[in-house]
Amino acid sequence: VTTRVIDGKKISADIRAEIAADIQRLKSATGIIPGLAVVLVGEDPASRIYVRNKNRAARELGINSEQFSLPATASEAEIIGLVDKLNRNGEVHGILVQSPLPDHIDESRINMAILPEKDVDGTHPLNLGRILTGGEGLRPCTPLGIQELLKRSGVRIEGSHVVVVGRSNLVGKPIAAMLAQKAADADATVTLCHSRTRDLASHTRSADILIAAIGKPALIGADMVKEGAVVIDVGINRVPDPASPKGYRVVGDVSYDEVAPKCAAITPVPGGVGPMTVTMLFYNTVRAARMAAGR
Ligand code: BQF
Repeated sequence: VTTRVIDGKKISADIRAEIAADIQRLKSATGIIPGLAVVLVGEDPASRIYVRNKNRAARELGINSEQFSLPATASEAEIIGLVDKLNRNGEVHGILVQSPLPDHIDESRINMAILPEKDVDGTHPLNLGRILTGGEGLRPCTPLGIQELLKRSGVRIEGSHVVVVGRSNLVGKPIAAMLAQKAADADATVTLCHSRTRDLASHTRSADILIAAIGKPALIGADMVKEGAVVIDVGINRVPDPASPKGYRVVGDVSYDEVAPKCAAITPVPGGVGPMTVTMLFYNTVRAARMAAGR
């Protein structure tokens, strides 16, 4: 049996082409161009790169994307002031406040300030709640990207045992709820594991689909994965690597080289879930613009 490497970059490029076509259709039909506001607070180097890349990729697709930068010293009130202004701007359909925010800012308060219909990161409690009730909200980008990767790779989710490791509000909890939902591309039996799970391996070994979103390099070893499982690696971890020009390399939460030979399919890091996360931001932005146009 040969392992399939799930090519997130390729699937992501396919979806971006579909999104670009959707944008052109929306524009011809209504004159509306999807608008995205990307808010950066502070100087975190990784955040600056993420924001720059998202802004550039959005423009390439035909989204009207604009970056707003506030200093690291900005108060919660100043950030919410900017969000309010963007909430009232009819040309802005999506608002993204780049995470992580400086320590003195309560991220949940910022998430709540964004109008739920402009919440393209899917972090507003109303949108998170709608996942539980099966409603039509905007969903967080990484979970959406994972679901889309599985769907487009022909992985059958219905009736399968999905084990999620990691319980963050942005990835673990929402993907667990989405895949447990009574819906197409869902209907899984879901186990949600975390840092306090007793005998983690006993759970992960029974997974048909294993989703690792913990943020610890190589936490998932071969002994933790069932033969023939599908493995989705959400981790983005920097590990020191003197042999690399940058002095580090990026690895996932899965020990790729030892796990890959055992499984039916696996996502690489980089080039797996990461590109999908960014693509689903654009998907959500176009969806928000379409909803604003009443279509
Ligand atoms: C790839 C993110 C943690 C915290 C805040 C492509 C991205 C990453 C990897 C990317 C991420 C992760 C983003 C790859 C955006 C995903 O080829 O593997 C793209 O740009 N991401 C973010 O904006 O904030 C984060 C992870």
